[in-house]
Amino acid sequence: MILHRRHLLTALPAGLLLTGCDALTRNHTAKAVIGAGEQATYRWQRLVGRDGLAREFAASDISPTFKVNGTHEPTNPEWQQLAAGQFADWRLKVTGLVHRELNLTLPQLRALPQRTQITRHDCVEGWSAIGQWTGPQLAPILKAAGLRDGARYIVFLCADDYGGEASKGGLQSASRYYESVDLVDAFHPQTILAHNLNNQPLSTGNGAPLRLRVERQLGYKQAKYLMQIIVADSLAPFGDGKGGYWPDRGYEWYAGT
Ligand SMILES: Nc1nc2c(c(=O)[nH]1)N[C@H]1C(S)=C(S)[C@@H](COP(=O)(O)O)O[C@H]1N2
Ligand SMILES: [Mo]
Repeated sequence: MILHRRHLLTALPAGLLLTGCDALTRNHTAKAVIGAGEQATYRWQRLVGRDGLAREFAASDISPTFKVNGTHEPTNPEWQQLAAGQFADWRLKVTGLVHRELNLTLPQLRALPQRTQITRHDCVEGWSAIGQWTGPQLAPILKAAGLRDGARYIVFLCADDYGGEASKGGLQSASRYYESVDLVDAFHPQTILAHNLNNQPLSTGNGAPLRLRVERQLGYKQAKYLMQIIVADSLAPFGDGKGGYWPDRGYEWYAGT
């Protein structure tokens, strides 16, 4: 935990990591990690170590192709422009019930300690694929942001309008893809923000430049085209309030495999 936090603090320029903080930063950080969100800390201590791991596979099990499903390419101009610039201007925002908002570049995410895992993705439509995913764990990023009291859910806002029409309503409009997890899954060791599939940067179809991998759950939880992470006390403000694009349309929010 501490090792991760140190790495994170080293990897991220102070100005980005500690938005708006001053000389009290050090205290502030320690407090956030150890005690500030009492509830969050309590949850973390209660939950760590209790969760089982999703099965991991061998390199020889990797599927020759990883099918693209749902959105193949976001059509909205913002994402199109970011893609045209090789995502140099893309930022992952971390906001909501945090002590410090983060604004992370891809090089910063790649500079964090990385986890690589070969897992099986199961889509409710009846297909599966085994792929090798690489990226930083979500947990140290959330710890760097510092969860505030009341934090219960981590919400992931995506760049794509599932309908395939250019989105005019922004990240929280009704037809934008989004997903969410509770803190158990958010802090699970296999929950990573993947920028790499099978040793290649994520393709457009598979969710460039960054996607969620939450390996104990079904395919639709694996949000592609990540733009923003919001720490929230309720799912009500997002979409139709059921915690995800497909949950809003009748799928289970907790999609355990
Ligand atoms: N942003 C976004 N994330 C998404 C989807 C999508 O359409 N948009 N589809 C979901 C579904 S149903 C599945 S099975 C997987 C598909 O991921 P893949 O295209 O890499 O196979 O992404 C999930 N995450
Ligand atoms: Mo799916």
